[in-house]
Amino acid sequence: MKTELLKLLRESGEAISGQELCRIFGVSRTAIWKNINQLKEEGYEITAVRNRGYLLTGVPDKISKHELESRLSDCEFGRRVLYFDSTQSTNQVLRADPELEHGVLAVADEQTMGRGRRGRSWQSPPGTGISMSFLIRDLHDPERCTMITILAALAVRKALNRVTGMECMIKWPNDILIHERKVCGILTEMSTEESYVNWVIVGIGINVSQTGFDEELREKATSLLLEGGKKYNRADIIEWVMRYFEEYYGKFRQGKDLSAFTEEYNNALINAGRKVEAQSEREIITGVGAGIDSRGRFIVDQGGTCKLIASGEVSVRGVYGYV
Ligand code: BT5
Repeated sequence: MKTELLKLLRESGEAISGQELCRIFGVSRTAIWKNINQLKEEGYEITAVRNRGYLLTGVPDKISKHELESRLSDCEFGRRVLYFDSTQSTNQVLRADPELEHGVLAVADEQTMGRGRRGRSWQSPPGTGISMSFLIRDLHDPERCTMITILAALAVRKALNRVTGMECMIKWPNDILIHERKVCGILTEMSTEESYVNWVIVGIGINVSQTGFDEELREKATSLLLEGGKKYNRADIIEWVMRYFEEYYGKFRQGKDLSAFTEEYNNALINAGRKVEAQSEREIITGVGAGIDSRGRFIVDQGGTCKLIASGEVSVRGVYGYV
């Protein structure tokens, strides 16, 4: 009921009388009052407006199950949320339970063993960032699954722009940058049997209100607070990442590849038109970045001939200290 009550107060945008709430939920005034008080204890500002009722005037920057579910109840992704104050890794939470359904979203305030790609780690201290992972169960072609990181990057970029007004760039394949520093990383994992994909997990880590980073990251990481000079609400960001992902994914389902997205992606790509050094499985390829193709592969122009990189690392001249 708390989730529904919150949803109602948020969506109405104006005061709702206790009597009306009793009618809607079919409970007593005391029950309404108790729920309102619980929300207040969690940091929601709810004002009792004389003769008019309850008005939601402030939302805490606390991410909770009912805060997120009350925002995403009409969505395919995030309709059900698993929330943790602290967990090892939200990707791991989803991996650990084979029964979980398509669309479920795991969110943590803190990760104690946040993971990056290839065994690297991802720092997610409490109260400052977003650690979120969601499960896709309706995509079975391995080649299409590798394209999901591209869609997730577009969704994060659009969500950050909507909530903060800032323009982010994408560094292929999985970094989102502001002023050439990493504000978000994406880790897409899948489980395959033969050539059939059982599930895909998309993990997204966003630095929201860190005021600084340790030695290792100081030069290459940033947060929304450091860039925008203010605190942004994490639930807002999560909501819009999920909504935009759903939009991109819906469009992706209708096509066969990424053709509909390459232009938008390439316009936001920091690797494009700059000298790059790409490390693929077997070799190191240098050249000028020329965007992605319709399968999400990164194109390196070597002065007339083009090489395609399907996965791996790409250093971009001038970014993260690469000269
Ligand atoms: C990534 O890997 O960027 C993927 C990060 C994915 C994190 C999310 S959080 C939710 C979900 N649960 C998880 O356990 N993971 C996902 P990669 O491209 O390999 O980059 C890792 C590198 O980024 C590290 O080696 C550090 O250099 C740097 N790094 C670590 N923490 C960072 C942070 N908070 N901000 C910016 N850079 C960071």
